[in-house]
Amino acid sequence: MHVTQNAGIDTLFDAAVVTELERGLLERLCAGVLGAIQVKEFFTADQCAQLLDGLSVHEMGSYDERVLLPRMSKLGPVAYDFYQADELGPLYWAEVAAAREVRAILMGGADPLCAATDKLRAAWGGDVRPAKAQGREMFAGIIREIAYGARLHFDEVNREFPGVMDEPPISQLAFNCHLSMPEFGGEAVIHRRRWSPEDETMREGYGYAEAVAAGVPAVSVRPSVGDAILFDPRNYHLVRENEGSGRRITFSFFIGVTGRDHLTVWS
Ligand SMILES: O=C(O)CCC(=O)C(=O)O
Ligand SMILES: [Fe+2]
Repeated sequence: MHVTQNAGIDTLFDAAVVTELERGLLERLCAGVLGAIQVKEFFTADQCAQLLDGLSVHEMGSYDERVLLPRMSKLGPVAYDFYQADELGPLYWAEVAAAREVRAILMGGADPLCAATDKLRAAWGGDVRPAKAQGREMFAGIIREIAYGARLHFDEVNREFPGVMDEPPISQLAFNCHLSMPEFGGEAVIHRRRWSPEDETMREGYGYAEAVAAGVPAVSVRPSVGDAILFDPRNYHLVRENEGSGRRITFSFFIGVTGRDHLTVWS
């Protein structure tokens, strides 16, 4: 693996490209000594095609467009849409129930979340459970289309929605499995830099000016269809614009590492 040197100390922020996920890789990601994991063919081409077929019969909702531009489409509720509220309200739980029914058969009659968490469980060597809020299981496993890239931003549930989870994760990872990719572009770029209060002066809509992460080590990953990308979303990250034909559609959720043996998942 290529390692960048900086004044004699490894910057330790590369991408590991693997065919199988392992606990050690997840630990290195959480520890901040790895920038991203690319798991080749996490879902088979068949599984991706089945999911896209399943999607074609369901209309994709979208994030609140007043907040989130450029436009993104998605299937399934995300906690992000409720960050302004004190808690996940009745609307969220109603959406959870509906989306769970859709997700349960979305992949040729099977549940893509089960397929993904089975693999995660095997890699971790411990249980993988839905995260809970108010004693209830949160939704995990949205389908998301990013058509025009995503601004530089970070995701950190403990900071953005304090107290929402019954068991606050001690580390947060993002999981995105790519069901469809554009011909060119659509890379995810992850910077080795976390949010800091002074960054608020550089806010731009839902994200931040790219200058916030200028000059820090970064990894850029361009997955093929079927590949899963995992990274620590508390690090600033962005998605480059699509180029050429083809859509950028992912199956996505967050992973929480708890102080116990199990991982939690939510979207
Ligand atoms: O689609 C991607 O590559 C990353 C999307 C993102 O911002 C996230 O998963 O937190
Ligand atoms: Fe993100």
